[in-house]
Amino acid sequence: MPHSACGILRIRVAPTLVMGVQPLLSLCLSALVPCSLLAQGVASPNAQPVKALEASGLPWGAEFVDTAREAGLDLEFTYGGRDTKSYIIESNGSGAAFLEYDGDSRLDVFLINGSTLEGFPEGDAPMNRLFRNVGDGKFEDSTGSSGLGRSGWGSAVCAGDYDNDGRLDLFVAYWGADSLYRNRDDGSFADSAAMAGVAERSKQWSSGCTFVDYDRDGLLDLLVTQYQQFDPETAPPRARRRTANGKACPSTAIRGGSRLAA
Ligand SMILES: [Ca+2]
Ligand SMILES: [Ca+2]
Ligand SMILES: [Ca+2]
Repeated sequence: MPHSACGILRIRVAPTLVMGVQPLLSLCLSALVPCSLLAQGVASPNAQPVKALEASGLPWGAEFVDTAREAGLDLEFTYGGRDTKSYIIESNGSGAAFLEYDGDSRLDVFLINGSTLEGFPEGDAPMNRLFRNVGDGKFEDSTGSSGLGRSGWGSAVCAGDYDNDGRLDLFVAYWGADSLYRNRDDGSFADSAAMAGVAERSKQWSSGCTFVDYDRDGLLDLLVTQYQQFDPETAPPRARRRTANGKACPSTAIRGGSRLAA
């Protein structure tokens, strides 16, 4: 059951800003792995603070254009009921990562998907998807051969080279067992969560994650944040507003994931 389409934004930069922005873009594109790691807060020993630049006073002349469809990023996300959401698990999602996983120096895209409490027939469940960057602003779906096509209630994803083999690996946080995908260096990944000791129990809801070398020993550590232990067998089916005397208002449900409506 599709709910919302993904989007990718192309940045148009005004000519007056190109001189300042282009060196930074070139730096990131020429060192994709370090930039992606820094974006996740990986510590850099002996790094010196950089003084902030003076404000130019020029207007911000950038414009963002949604190019998802023409780029080939056509995943639609599913998180619970389409019109009415009764449980908090249905109001969350989703995760996305830009990473360079196949060594061609082009940033690829990995998107996390969810599910419904009713579930899906065999083979019809929404899945996480990997899109390989083929150049010229285009992506192709490479999920089938990647080993990343898992279904379930995904909440977040983070990328880092936890085994120091030079290839970015992935961790996916779930309501349910988490996944740690080791990059095999042949375009595919192997779920090594159980072997690595980071698979959570089935009722745990992991909602966020990041790789960080917090003790600076050269090995990426993993921080996973957990939202709550959610169990539809025991959770109240509807969020209820309370009156001033503490009584619950009748016929109250969470609609559209964020709004209380009578
Ligand atoms: Ca690539
Ligand atoms: Ca690796
Ligand atoms: Ca470490």
